Amino acid sequence: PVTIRRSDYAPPAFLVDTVDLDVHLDPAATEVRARLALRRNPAAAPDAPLLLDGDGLTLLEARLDGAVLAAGRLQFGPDGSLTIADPPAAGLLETTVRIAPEKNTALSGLYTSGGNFYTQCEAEGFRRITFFPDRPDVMSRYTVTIHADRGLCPVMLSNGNPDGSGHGEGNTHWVRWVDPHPKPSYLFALVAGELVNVHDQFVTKSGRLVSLNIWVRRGDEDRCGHAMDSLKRSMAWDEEVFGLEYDLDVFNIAAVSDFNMGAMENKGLNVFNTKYVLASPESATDGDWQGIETVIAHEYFHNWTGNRVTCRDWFQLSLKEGLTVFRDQEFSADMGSRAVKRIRDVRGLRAAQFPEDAGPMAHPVRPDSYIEIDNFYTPTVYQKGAEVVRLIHTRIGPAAFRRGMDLYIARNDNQAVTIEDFVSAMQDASGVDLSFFMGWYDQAGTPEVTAEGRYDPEARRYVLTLRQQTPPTPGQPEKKPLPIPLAMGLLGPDGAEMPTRLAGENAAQADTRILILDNAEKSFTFEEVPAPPVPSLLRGFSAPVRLKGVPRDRLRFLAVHDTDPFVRWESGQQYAASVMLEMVAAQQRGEALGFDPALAEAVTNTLAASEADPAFAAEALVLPGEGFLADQMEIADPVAIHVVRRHLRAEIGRRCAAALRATYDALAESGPYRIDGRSIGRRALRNACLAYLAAAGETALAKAQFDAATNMTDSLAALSLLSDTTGPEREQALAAFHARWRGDDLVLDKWFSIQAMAARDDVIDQVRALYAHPDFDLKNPNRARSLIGAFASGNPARFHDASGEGYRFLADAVIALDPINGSIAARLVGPLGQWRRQSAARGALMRRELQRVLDTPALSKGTFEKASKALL
Ligand code: HT7
Ligand code: ZN
Repeated sequence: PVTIRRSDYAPPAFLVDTVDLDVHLDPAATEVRARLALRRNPAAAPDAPLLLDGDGLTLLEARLDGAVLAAGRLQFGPDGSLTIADPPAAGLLETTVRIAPEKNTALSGLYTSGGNFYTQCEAEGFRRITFFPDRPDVMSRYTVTIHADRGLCPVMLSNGNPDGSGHGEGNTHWVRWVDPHPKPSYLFALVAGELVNVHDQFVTKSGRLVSLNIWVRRGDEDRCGHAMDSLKRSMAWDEEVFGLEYDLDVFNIAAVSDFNMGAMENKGLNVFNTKYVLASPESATDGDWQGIETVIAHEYFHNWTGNRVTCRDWFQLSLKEGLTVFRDQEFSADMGSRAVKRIRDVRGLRAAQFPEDAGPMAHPVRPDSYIEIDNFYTPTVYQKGAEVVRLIHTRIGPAAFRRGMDLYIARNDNQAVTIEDFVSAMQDASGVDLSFFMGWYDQAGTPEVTAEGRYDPEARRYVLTLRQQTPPTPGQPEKKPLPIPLAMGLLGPDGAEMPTRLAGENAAQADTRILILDNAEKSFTFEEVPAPPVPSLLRGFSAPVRLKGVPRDRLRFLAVHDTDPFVRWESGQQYAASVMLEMVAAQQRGEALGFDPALAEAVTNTLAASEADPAFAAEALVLPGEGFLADQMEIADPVAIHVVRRHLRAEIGRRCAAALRATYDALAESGPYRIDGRSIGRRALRNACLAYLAAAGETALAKAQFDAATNMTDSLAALSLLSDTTGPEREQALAAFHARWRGDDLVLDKWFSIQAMAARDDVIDQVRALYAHPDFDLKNPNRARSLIGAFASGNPARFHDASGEGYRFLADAVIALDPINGSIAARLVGPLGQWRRQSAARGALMRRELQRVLDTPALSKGTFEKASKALL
């Protein structure tokens, strides 16, 4: 497979001003006629060839300016592309191709799902529909006419605004869509079939009436309310916060149950995984509810950050993804609790991105090379990319950031641009030199920051010395220091916030300030400090770094006193992590585990203060996860970590039983089920209490909750606790759940996941049995992830079973899935790549399975890239 390098970028040889598509839909043989108004790009080499990407297309006819192109002028590449010899400087190229959507199991290009037609073109799916320069820097105006049998496809949608419809031959009909905005091919979409719509409308601030429609299968209409509500709130928020208004007369969303990712921001026709559209209290958890709000907002916000201003090439992916994640994070923070949102985002970053940055696939936010671009839709590009945007926001402040966004859009509207264009708009709008910040885009790895303070009582002076270093990553052995904005404050011995004045400043600052650590080491001198302070660092997680070496006594102090909720939560977590890692070492030595009473004290205190903010209390109660702990160890020991965490949960459950039970009972819901921030927080807290009580043996309480639950959050929380047990309640509950929900794919996914993540010894056998279950379907990405992904990523202790059976199962599944859907197979193989962080024995077993994957004939290039890089 070929490696594509960022440094090789060359402008496209030809531009396409307009695209006229006629699509005759048929599951087995769809015909696509494309008319492309092409012209040579003045910015490209004058003799560059006219190369059209193609993948799996059967060419029926090609004409140039009306004349059939002779076979001698058509050269097909081994990858399916088409080169036209002796191209004119400008002309109309017409091609007709045939494709088979019903055979398309990769779900890229045009495919069928449940008899309907859907497309997915990002990143390189358009070339599976027609011959085209399928790269984001070719932007064109599209007119799309869809033809199909009326019975098969009563509804036919594409991008832009509707522009007529009519009868065709026989029982066929046609619908035309015109998108007035130029767009890259990856934003093309077509959806057709038997669908019904939930309709609403939105009036933009300048008075445009927008018709909003969510298209689903009949029967799902009553589960679209939350998605629609989230859409309207997103539209209003983007106007209010960024002044960005919607720019078409219709905004369509189509939900599909076979989809490779969460959703897709196609211009005017978003396509969504049903998981991020459909919700009812009985069938969706609070987490699902929040996920829908986030993903709806994310895709909607892409309309400006991604669609109107797009990426020049795929190396710039974070230009749209990092910025849009930042925007959806801010939206969700404004819709609910900012502090809790930040905690959850940081938890997610550490769970997925930190390990990626320390593993074989570590890459900069702007990668230097790839084999398969689908492999770079990663936590680094998305979540770390959002953190880098946040760094800029923190550095220049919200007002300058807003001016920067205005400038970025004004300068780059309807263009395909680079990350430099974004940073330079921020720089020009703020007057702050941001050139040094580009290092965050180009250097992989997570910086480690340490702090050392010295207090001089005589001079009433406190000197804080900060240091940074970044461990090497593949291909980047040497690391430069990065500019790290460190939000901080100083607390007095009584826990009160001290005003801070740096040497050279005239006045003290009352609250959080930002220090910029822009060297390997830098000292900051604070004057007039009346007593030895306790530094509170990295408030709000102001940079994606690991802050190391904070002593335990300080963590305990900060967990109680800090004014910054993030640091309060973080200090509690770091304290618990440090205790747990010590226990892991004891477990490895075969010693008794013991118990630190400070942990029980912290739980009791958190419960006592939980009424003020139940959601925050729930976050504070949850012990650091197994993955987070493994990530802190040079060589992880997943089984020992699991034993320690289970032991601690049981100990806390026993020691704090009274307080946990009192809170659990006090939070029992009376009255109608409500989905608002406070109700969600109360349920989260109540279920956190139940988890401790169940760990201490209160299985009956979990079963009682399961039996009485009227919403999915409580039902699933109880079921997941029961699934860890061995008694008859477990089998009864799992059977009852299956019987009730077997007709609902999204809920059945949860049933698979819960069993795959269970802590039982025999889980590998169960996972193999579930793989053979009649409801398991490897072709459906949600179902594949719900079993294979949940087991390999969500059950570290069993996945890393010393027998190597967990690894063998994953490799078997990847090998079976790869010819069906290489993109999902490549994603699932990831956990095997973490072998360097495991013991030599486990590492050898993991490598053996990676090699087995790599030895598979005709492996997809995505799976090849992941497995081969993991073995390097
Ligand atoms: N921009 C979208 C990316 C996406 C995607 C990428 C590769 C293969 C399938 C895909 N489906 C959607 C999603 C987003 O970030 O908004
Ligand atoms: Zn996105």
